[in-house]
Amino acid sequence: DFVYSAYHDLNSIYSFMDMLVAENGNLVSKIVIGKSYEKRPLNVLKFSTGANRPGIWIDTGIHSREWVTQASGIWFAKKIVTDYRRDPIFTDILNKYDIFLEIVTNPDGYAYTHSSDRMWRKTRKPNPGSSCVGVDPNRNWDAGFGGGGSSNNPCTETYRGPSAHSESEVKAIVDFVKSHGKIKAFVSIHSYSQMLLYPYGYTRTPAKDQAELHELARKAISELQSLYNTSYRYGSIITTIYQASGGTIDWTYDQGIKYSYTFELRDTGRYGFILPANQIVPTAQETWLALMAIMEHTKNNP
Ligand code: 0X9
Ligand code: ZN
Repeated sequence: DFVYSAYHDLNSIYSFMDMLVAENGNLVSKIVIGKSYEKRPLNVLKFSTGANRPGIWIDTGIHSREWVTQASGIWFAKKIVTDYRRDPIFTDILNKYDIFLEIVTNPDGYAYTHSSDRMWRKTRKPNPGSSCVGVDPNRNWDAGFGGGGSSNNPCTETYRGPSAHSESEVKAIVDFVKSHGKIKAFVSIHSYSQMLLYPYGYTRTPAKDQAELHELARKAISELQSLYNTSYRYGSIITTIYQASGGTIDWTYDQGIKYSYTFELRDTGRYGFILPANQIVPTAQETWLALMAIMEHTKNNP
């Protein structure tokens, strides 16, 4: 049986996905939206109970060292198949929306955090003319690309890459979102800092839906806090954490996906990226409450 309270390597996570599909074939399927630089499949779990539904997207692990996020993604997948037909509120959501979950959004980086460098963040694509490897996949999107809070130096952790969507891991999501055409909520999950953030990161201009996004963030973090009293800050990226240009949810928001959020999961720095495994399940459980608030609001405001 799969152990949710432990960290797993890439092959073990890929096996988990295949097992989940094998055991719940009427509810979940695996789609491959592209390949990583090192040719690994970019797997997305699709949870669906009917045809032609609008979609809710969740990704974890775009920064490979943020291990509690991939581990939480695994727990969310199991939670979805467990709660469908058991929890009436969740059942209503999944009867109206498909959920797309990319657990290992940066597989090359994740493999590298196991084989060589636990603190690897970026992709693993070489940079011509530099001995430094990789691009920050959360600076590579076509939303204020090249602006403040991103770097043109391949040797930094926030290297934006040679051009927007240069990373196949990013381009695969861009193509998926555009071709799907009706993604209504997009949640990109990072760690750490305990924050729930909405656009923008590249500009101080408030998002046109700022008031609604702020109120929903407040509701979501209050649900989250109700479980283990974990406290979160919330607000726009630029006013709450720092300026970051070329980020995921700024692009999705500018594509018209109103409910675009980024989480920074536990903790606030005691363990940071190396969160002890005994915090995986509580982190996933409390985060799920916030995700439920976002999904339910999305459903009620079509
Ligand atoms: O710097 C980042 O990419 C994020 N923090 S992290 O420690 N997980 O690396 C925050 C960026 C805010 N999110 C977006 N701009 N989408
Ligand atoms: Zn991150």
